[in-house]
Amino acid sequence: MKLLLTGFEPFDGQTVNPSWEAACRLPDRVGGVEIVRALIPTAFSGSAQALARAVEREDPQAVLCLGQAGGREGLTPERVAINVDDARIPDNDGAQPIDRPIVPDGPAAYFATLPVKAMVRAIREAGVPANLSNTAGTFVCNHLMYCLMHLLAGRPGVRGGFMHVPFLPEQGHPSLPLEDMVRGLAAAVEAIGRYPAGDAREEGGALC
Ligand code: PCA
Repeated sequence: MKLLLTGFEPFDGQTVNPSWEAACRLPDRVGGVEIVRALIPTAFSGSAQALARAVEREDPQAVLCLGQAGGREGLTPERVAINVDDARIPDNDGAQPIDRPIVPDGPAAYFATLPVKAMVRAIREAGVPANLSNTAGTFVCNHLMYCLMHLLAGRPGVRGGFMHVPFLPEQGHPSLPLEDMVRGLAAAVEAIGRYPAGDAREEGGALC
């Protein structure tokens, strides 16, 4: 299986983005999964186009996009992306859309089609903290995930999803060392390879 793995450029005054650092440190092959990579600009305008070009170029069977979520403690596969841009801070182009639909007349939301439950379990089994997340926010990461799933809606058989990663120790707290991030990411990618269809059946919900 060929998997396209993406990470974002640094944003909000940071000099690194752990999503791209981790993506680059993953070996080119994990289990039976061949990894190809693309760096995505942290900008509402341009991120989805960069992703679409990479999907066109690589023709992968699965796509996993990564992004930084400062404040989270573990790796968090995202269950859902919603059809709205609402930026608390400007993106790297200075754009700060408020309550703007990503795809006018598009569905309110798209679910990930990667095996998010199996990914959470595999990451935990690798000794790295992980939780299923029910919100990817309303900034560029949610935008990219929504655009990915919208694109893949026209490519049956190609699975897609998004995973947030915490800060690196040098960026602030809470954080996760890069080695742990990469170990958890490798476990998640292996789980994607093990589940070419469907997902593990186990609880992963939240009470509020
Ligand atoms: N995280 C931001 C955008 C880029 C990134 O790495 C987000 O969570 O929306």
